[in-house]
Amino acid sequence: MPAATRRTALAAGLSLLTGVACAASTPSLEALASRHRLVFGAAIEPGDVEADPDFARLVRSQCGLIVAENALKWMALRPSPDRFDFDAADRVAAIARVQGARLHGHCLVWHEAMPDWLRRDLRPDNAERLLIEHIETVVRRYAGTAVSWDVVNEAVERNDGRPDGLRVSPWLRALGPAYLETAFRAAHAADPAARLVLNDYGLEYDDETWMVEKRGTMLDLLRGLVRRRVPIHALGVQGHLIGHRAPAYGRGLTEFLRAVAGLGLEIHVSELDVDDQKVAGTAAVRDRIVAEHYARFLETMLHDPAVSRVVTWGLSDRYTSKTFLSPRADGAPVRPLPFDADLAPKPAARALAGVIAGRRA
Ligand code: 9MR
Repeated sequence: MPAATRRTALAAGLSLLTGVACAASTPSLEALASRHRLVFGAAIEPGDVEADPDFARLVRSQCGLIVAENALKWMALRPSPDRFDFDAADRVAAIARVQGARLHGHCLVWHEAMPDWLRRDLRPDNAERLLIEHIETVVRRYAGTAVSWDVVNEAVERNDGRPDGLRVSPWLRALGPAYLETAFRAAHAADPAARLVLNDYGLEYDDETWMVEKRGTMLDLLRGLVRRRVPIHALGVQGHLIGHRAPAYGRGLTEFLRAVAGLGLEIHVSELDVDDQKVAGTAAVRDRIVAEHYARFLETMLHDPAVSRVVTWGLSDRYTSKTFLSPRADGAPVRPLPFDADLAPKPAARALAGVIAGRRA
């Protein structure tokens, strides 16, 4: 974005969100996003929304899309091989319906959040049946509510040493690389209207060699899937940004996005937050640095017309998994999200609004 446009955009963001302390009256990121060819959403846990009416109001006012942070993972859904427990997932779906938001399903295949029995029992002779049965059951149940699914999450891990760069996950061990295609085809058969996503991290930074290499591996993987006419519609770029690094979201990222779009795929920013675990300074100083990452990353991402969605991984610092996944050594609460623990907009919310407002409508 040219500097002048950027200044105007940031000014727009400021006027949208400055000094608004009350969550309910905070102008809506979703309303703004929808005027700029975007959907805005956040990942939530149902218990947080149900137990906290102020937070529920904030989610309702800001989000056009809700993602189940954990409720649709195998760990939550599959207490045993022959049982599904839809309690938490149904509650997230109900929240989305009541709030008039779309639901995005996260995630049908992942090497983490697998129940112990699945890790133990997954074998070449039962894996395909288990995978297809799970995907059919879950995707059918939420058809009409879930507009999209992360079908496979985090499939690339070059350190695992395979020539194709695929992660040697329990699913790959049991089924070989075909598990990806099997999963996408099963999801498509279960709900032909759902948009199907391959979601991953470590694609964001131009100055990190393994990420630059991972972009190449990801492109090869996507090209192969598209060539084989696998029903895949989007790449999710997670966007777990690192506050103590330089915001190196530059030309390499731009070119990667263009190449993905060239395959006919949409791109989602799917899990945006900024880790301030190792950022020094007062809360105000950290908030400025965190906001700068939101702005710089989204300027590059939203410049590409194929980017159709921005989802933050949580919405308020009151509820963020960074609290336990990435705590600070000084014991101060982490501040990775657009709204603070009092649900007031932070500089990051203004940065988000500013960059969205600066996007061509
Ligand atoms: O935020 C999620 C956390 O509550 C869970 O304990 C964890 C394991 O299931 O997963 C976290 O979400 C992850 C997401 O599912 C995939 N990308 C990385 C996210 C963590 O930052």
